[in-house]
Amino acid sequence: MKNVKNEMKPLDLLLYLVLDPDLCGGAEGMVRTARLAAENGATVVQLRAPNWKKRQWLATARELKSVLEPFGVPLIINDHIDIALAVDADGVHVGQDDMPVADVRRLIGPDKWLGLSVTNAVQMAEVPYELVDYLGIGPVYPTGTKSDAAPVVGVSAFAELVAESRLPVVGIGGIQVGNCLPLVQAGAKGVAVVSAICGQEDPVRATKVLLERLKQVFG
Ligand code: TZP
Ligand code: MG
Repeated sequence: MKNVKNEMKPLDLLLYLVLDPDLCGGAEGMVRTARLAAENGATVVQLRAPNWKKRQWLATARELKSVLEPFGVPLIINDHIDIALAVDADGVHVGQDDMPVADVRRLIGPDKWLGLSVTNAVQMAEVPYELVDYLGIGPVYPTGTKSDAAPVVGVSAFAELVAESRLPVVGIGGIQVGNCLPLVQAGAKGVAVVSAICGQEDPVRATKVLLERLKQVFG
């Protein structure tokens, strides 16, 4: 069954925060940012730390899970299936070069969310829809946050990819309060942001302002 996992609560992709250790000032800053964002309306939090060792992953994932649980905000783990299973996270997000989704799904079982990054039409045509719960499409705009990001997709190609998708889509890459609306107007269910919240002087305000803008479309 799609989108009714975790005790029948649908996955709300509206404001999807992806944590970055550098921008947040390490693990402590990530946990703090996640708590403030969850408290103020972020709907999903992903732990992403490409350069971390497993011990750090495990400790921080565990802490994030306990911080997010009271807000009912799901914790998604980037890449590391073992960490997601160890802390009983709500799901996993993988990219095109990570473990194939068939293997991920077999390992995490039917009850956890599985997100997949898609950056172009070829990848879109190959999405195994029955195994995946949502797609992250991007980078929609230029981003300085991911050094190995795929070429920029742009809003019109993004809209075409969303139209092709049979799964809910979240846009990612360079998304700020001033440029998020075209993506949800194109049919995205929400936006995934890193630097628009992580490392902002006032993450509470950054979260609120983004949400307010998104709600102009979703009401
Ligand atoms: N995947 C595609 S772009 C990106 C990731 C993780 C980084 C997005 O960061 P920002 O700061 O929101 O542009
Ligand atoms: Mg990855």
